[in-house]
Amino acid sequence: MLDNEFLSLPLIGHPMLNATDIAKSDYISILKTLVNMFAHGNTWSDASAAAYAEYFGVLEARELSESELAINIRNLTADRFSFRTFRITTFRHLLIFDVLFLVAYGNEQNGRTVTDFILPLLRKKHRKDVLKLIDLLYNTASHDGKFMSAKHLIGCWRQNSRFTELPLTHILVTATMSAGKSTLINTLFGDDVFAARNEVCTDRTQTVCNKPFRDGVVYRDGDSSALFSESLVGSRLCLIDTPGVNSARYPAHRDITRTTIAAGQYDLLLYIISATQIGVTDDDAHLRYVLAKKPPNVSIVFVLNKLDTFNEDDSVCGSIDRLRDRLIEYGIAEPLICPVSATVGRLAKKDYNNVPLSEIESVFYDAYIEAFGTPELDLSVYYPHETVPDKPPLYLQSGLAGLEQTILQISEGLQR
Ligand SMILES: Nc1nc2c(ncn2[C@@H]2O[C@H](COP(=O)(O)OP(=O)(O)OP(=O)(O)O)[C@@H](O)[C@H]2O)c(=O)[nH]1
Ligand SMILES: [Mg+2]
Repeated sequence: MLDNEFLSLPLIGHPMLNATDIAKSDYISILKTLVNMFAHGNTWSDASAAAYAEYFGVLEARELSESELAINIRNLTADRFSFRTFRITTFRHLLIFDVLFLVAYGNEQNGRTVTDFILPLLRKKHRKDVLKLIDLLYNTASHDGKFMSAKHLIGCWRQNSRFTELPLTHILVTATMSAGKSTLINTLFGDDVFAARNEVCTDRTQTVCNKPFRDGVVYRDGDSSALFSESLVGSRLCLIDTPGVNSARYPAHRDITRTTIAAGQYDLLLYIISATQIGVTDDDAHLRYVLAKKPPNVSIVFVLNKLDTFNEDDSVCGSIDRLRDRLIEYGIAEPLICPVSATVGRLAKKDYNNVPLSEIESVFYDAYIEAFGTPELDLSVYYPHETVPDKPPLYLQSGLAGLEQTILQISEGLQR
């Protein structure tokens, strides 16, 4: 996987958003043409140029001929007088920045190649500036105030660099089928990245990684995706979703998951157990496999999911105790058990993020507020209080806030 997949695009607050439609269209055409010339076949560059086009509302960007490209670059990089702001403005720095970002992020050599192409198209008096901008981006030369118009973009480049320097933590998510693996991952990301249904659903290993800051773009390349998750900020994480292991109809799913577990390419393992299935023996064989094949230094977080299905006759506390006793029998001295309801956490997070709930979701949401507000179902009590961040009650009571914090703390510990 390319490091670029982890980059956030500097779209929100991009200064070109204030430009005229014609300027935006020319701008996107230039980006698209240069991406094709200098990053040909690079899926990330292509997808990112398309995301720029969409964000700027440019529906049909053309690839330009060589002469059109030269004319457009000359036009857009000229100084111009803006009647709106009564000052001289230029798109020069923005354009050079975006070209470098899309075709040569993290690769100074490519950056120099593309600038060698652009420089002769600029007026002579502007060429020095461009070389300074390159130095600023690749060699973190200090900002000399010349690039005020691109200040926001330069800040985004830096934020991306700091993020991609963080160590990457891979988290494998495994369980028997329909335990809620995909739902939980979607909930952690606050987006429906993976399909989740009450039938055999995930049929291959898929990954989703977090990006450094919000850009509104979900990047997808085959079975890997990347998007911003507010909850995972501060750590660089990849979650690996795997198929359920006990489908009689699809025995190959078990092999796919087992191969991934045995390959050991992960730093932490989330083992999900459905509260509706505690005591069902399907988990025994899988747990035994996990314990035998996972790398010895990889710890396991046991996620007891679907606790919203409990009624007065069930006891969350009793179930956790029973699960703990059972895990101890497997030789796990101090199992870390995180009780949660991914379904409730998902709605709590949607509401927290101001994503409108559907009519039926709103009905459930109100019922969950009441149910999880009772001491019997309040899952926040199973997490250390002082470490859980300030979140709305249902976000805490669903166990989601505690689980997110647990994952972040463990991954931070691993990075040290
Ligand atoms: N009630 C309840 N249902 C849940 C919860 N989490 C997941 N589900 C439901 O359980 C079903 C299976 O969820 P998935 O996320 O697809 O489960 P999975 O483990 O990824 O399933 P496979 O990929 O097929 O192994 C879906 O209908 C989910 O809506 C939960 O916390 N509570
Ligand atoms: Mg799944």
